[in-house]
Formats: sequence, C-alpha cells, structure tokens
Amino acid sequence: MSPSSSTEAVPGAVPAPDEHHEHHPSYLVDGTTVKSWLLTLDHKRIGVMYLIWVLLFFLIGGTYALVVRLELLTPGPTIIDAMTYNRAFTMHGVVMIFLFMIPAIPGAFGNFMLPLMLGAKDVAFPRLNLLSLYLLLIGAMIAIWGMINGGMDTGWTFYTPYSTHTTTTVAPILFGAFIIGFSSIATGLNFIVTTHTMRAPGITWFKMPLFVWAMYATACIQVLATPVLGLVLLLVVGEQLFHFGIFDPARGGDPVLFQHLFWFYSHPAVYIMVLPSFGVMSEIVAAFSRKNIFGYRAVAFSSLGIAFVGFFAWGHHMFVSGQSTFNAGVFAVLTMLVGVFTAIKVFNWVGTVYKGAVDFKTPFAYFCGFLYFTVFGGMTGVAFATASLDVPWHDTYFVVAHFHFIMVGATIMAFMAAIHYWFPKMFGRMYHEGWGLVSAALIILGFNATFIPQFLLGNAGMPRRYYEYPERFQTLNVASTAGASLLALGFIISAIYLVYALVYGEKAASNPWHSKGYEWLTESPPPTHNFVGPQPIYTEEPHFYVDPEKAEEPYEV
Ligand code: HEM
Ligand SMILES: [Cu+2]
Repeated sequence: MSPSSSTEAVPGAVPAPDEHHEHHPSYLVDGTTVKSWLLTLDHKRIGVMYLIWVLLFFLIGGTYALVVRLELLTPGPTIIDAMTYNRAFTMHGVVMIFLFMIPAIPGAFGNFMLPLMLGAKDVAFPRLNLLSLYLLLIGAMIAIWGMINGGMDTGWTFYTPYSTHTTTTVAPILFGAFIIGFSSIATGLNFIVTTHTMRAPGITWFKMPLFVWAMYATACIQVLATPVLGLVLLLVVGEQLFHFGIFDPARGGDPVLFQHLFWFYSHPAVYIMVLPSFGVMSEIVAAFSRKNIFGYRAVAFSSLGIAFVGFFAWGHHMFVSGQSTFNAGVFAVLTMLVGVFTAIKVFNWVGTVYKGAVDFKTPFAYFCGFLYFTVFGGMTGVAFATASLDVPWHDTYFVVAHFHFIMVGATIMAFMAAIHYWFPKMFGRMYHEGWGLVSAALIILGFNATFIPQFLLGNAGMPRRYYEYPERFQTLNVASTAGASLLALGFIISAIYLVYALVYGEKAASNPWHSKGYEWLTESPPPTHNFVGPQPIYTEEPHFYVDPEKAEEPYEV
C-alpha cells in the first residue's frame, strides 16, 4: 500500500444521493426519543453513553475511595468497622478497574473517535458495539447487586485461598466481572476489524493517527488476555460454590496457580488501561506543541512492543510467592523491557514539545501532569522490577502509590485531557479555559498530595489493606486524606463547568484547536454519518503540523 498522492476527492466515498441540499442534523439531535439513544447503532452515541456510564462508575469508585481515606484519618477505628473497611477498599478497586479504567477511554473516546479518525462511517460491527455496552451494564448490575447484598472483602486481586473461603458475596461479583470481560473482548474485536477493513482510501497503516495505533494495541491485549481472566474468575466461583479443589492444596490443588492465571491477565490488563492514555497523549502533545510528532513509527511500534512484552512480565507480581531465583531474574529482565518501550514514548513526546510553539491550554496542562506521573510511576516500577527491592516493598503502600501514580495518574490525566480536547467535537460547545486550568492544577496537586505520602508510608513499612496502624504513621495518612479531598474538589469543579458548557458554552467551530487530526475534518458535532458531502481527502499525515526537516521557525497558526 503506498500513500496516496492524489488530491482529488476520494472515490467510493459518495454521500447518499438525497443528502446534498438538505439540512444535516448533528448526531446529537438526529432522533431525540429515548429509544433512539438506547437502541442506537451510531458509534458516536454509543461513545457518549459509555462516557455517561463510566463517569457514574467513577463517582461510585471515588466515593469508596473517600470512605477508605476517611477511615484511615486516625490510627484506630474512625467511621466504619473493620469488615466494612475491607469491603470498601475491595469495591473501590473492583469498580475503578473493571468499570472505569478498562472501559473508559476505549468505550467513550475510542468508540467516538476511531471511525472518525479512519474516515469511516462507523465501526465494523455496530450491533456488536451496542451489545458490548449492554454487556458492560449487565455485568455491572450483577456486580453492584452483589456489592449491595453483602459485598466482598478479598481485595481486587481475589487471591485464593481466602477468596474461596470468605463468607462475603464473592460469586455474583466475580460473575459480574466475567460478563464485563465479554464486553471488553467485543470492543477489542470490533476495533481490530475496523482498523483492518474500514480505513478510508489514503489512510495507510503509517498514516493512522497514533490514537488508533494505541487502540489497536490495546484491542490485541483485550482479545488475547481477557479470556484467561474469565476462566480464572469462573474457577474461583466454582471453588466457592462446588469446592472443586483446583486451588486447594488439601485436594491436590495449588493456590499459587491462581496467582499465575490472575496476573497473566492482570499484568497485560494494566496496559489495557494505560495504552489508550498513551494514544490520547500522542495526539494532544502534537496538537498543542504545534509540531509534527517526533518519531511517529517509534511511538506506533512501541505500543505493540509494550503489548507484546506485557504478556511475559506477570511474574513480577510473584517475586515473594516462592518462585525460584532463576525465574525471578528472568521476570525482572522482561519487566524492565516494558520500561524501555515506555521510555521510547516518553523521549518522543518530549522531543515533540522541544522547539514547538506550545499552546498551554487545559489538555496540555494534563499532558504535563501525565508525563510526570508516567515517568515517576514508571521509575518506581523499574525499582520494583529489580526483585530485591520488591521484597521489602511488596504489599506495602509503596505498591499502592506506584500503581496509582502510573496507572491511575496517567489514565486520569488522559481521560481529563481527552474530555477537554474532544469536548468541542463531541458536543459542539467550548468549555471555560480558565476554570479548566484551575481544576487541572487542583487535580494534579491533589493527586501528588494523596500519593507521595503513600510512597513514604510504604517505604516506612506500612502494609496495604490494614484497618489500623501505629500512631507514627498518622501524619502522612492525614496528608494523604487531605490530598484526596483536594482531588475531589478538582473533579467537582470540572463537573460543574463542563455541565455548564454543555448547555451554555460558546458554539464550537469545526476545528477550534487548528488541529491536524482527521477527526477535525468534519463538523462539530458531526452529522450522523460522520461526513456530509464528499469524504475528506486524507493525503496529509495526521500529525503534520510542520515538516521537521524544513521548519526553521516554530509553526504559527
Ligand atoms: C516501567 C514499567 C513498570 C514496571 C517495571 C512495573 C513493575 C511493577 C512491579 C514489579 C510490581 C509488583 C509490586 C509488588 O506487588 O510487589 C508492580 C505492581 C503493579 N503495577 Fe507496575 N510496573 C510498571 C508499570 C506499570 C503500569 C504502566 C501500570 C498500569 C498501567 C502498572 C500497574 C501496576 C499494578 C496495578 C500493580 C499492583 C497490583 C496489586 O498488587 O494490587 N505498572 N509493577
Ligand atoms: Cu505487572
């Protein structure tokens, strides 16, 4: 496939014959009944519905987080009893991971943007797309039913043998997560096929926006790893209900087998959560540095590299499970390779900003936060990967801080950046830039104030998932809870001005950021079939703000 050099309208992209002279309603108003939303096959409406649901789940998960942080304000009992505390941190993890982090960016922005970025009218399988949303909701309802009727106290990692013996309601929650897995697989499958078959003429593999590359790599992991999680969750449910004995040594089973199967999914799954963020940020860094992305192919291939190596790193969660020194060494080296691919991306993002004409808008503020959390979170990961340092840090707050910095920090930054960057495209309105920057600053500060104390606590030896702690840990715990409150304030402010902007915001132009991404070639908000009139011409590279070879001066808008 050679890049198309044609400057004519692309053949085969003919608008429906009767569309020429009519008014084209945007996807938001093309059908206003509830049914026209609930049964829609339009990827954009499905994306918006995903967005609404994941925001709701984020609110639920966030409420649990605040309960946990409030409980830890004092060394002894504060607001809840020990069992409720165990349930609260478990539900916080389960809701945030399975109902927010995994579906958030692919479900909301992947669905909305992928077809637009490929010049397609929809995803390859629109019905499967709608089904994936409903599978998520069905799984969520089953899990939430379980949460209300008893809850679960195993932690989000469901480790056996405890998870097969606890009297809390494990079965419905794990079964809910099992169903959610199918939603994730359906989304991934759809994106893979869409990327292979629906690219408009002119969009070759190496002219795909980097967000599409990242979604593609994510989709590969979703399709390959999620079935293993589904299997292992079902086995735990089976152990609970029918006492199979697969993880029970008394019956010849092995509890460590659970850890292998769980992390074989859950390590790659952390990249299901973070690769989409990398993709969002690759778009944003180019758009707001007004410069062509530095090292396009390196950024694209490193996503695939991360996806591949991520499958061989799971053993780093099991350094203290009794694995041999040889195994630990192998997993240590393989784990560090992930750091290498991530570093490739970091250098390319920084190279993109270098000598760019930075337009410091809200999405760029989140990019800065993202870079910082990724680098520091990633480096603590590499420290963990040395195996020796992992021994004292394992199962302390240091782990909690590590994965919140990299996984949650990066994903929240990207999620917020994506909302602000694509808000005009999705809803046709502009948000208030000043408030955007204020809340970005609060969120970034609040995040640091929450998790830097947790690094220190973990290093000082405070174990994770404990209800009570010695008094000497209190100051840092108070600091962390204060940080979490600041974080919550930042989110509340964002929610207020974004909802305000939905109704009263200034009308957005079709390309308010003067962005080169293909999704900006259509109106804001886009019409139902994405384009009116002749399909846009995709001859330029998607991040072609300025040719780095020829440019002496930073690009002016
Ligand atoms: C430079 C890359 C990274 C390296 C070398 C690394 C390494 C590690 C290691 C060795 C552990 C085990 C710590 C322990 O439990 O004792 C760990 C835990 C964890 N990491 Fe990373 N990590 C990296 C990046 C990431 C990313 C990108 C994410 C998520 C997007 C992530 C999410 C997690 C999670 C969720 C856990 C702990 C899960 C739990 O026990 O609850 N890590 N990491
Ligand atoms: Cu891992």
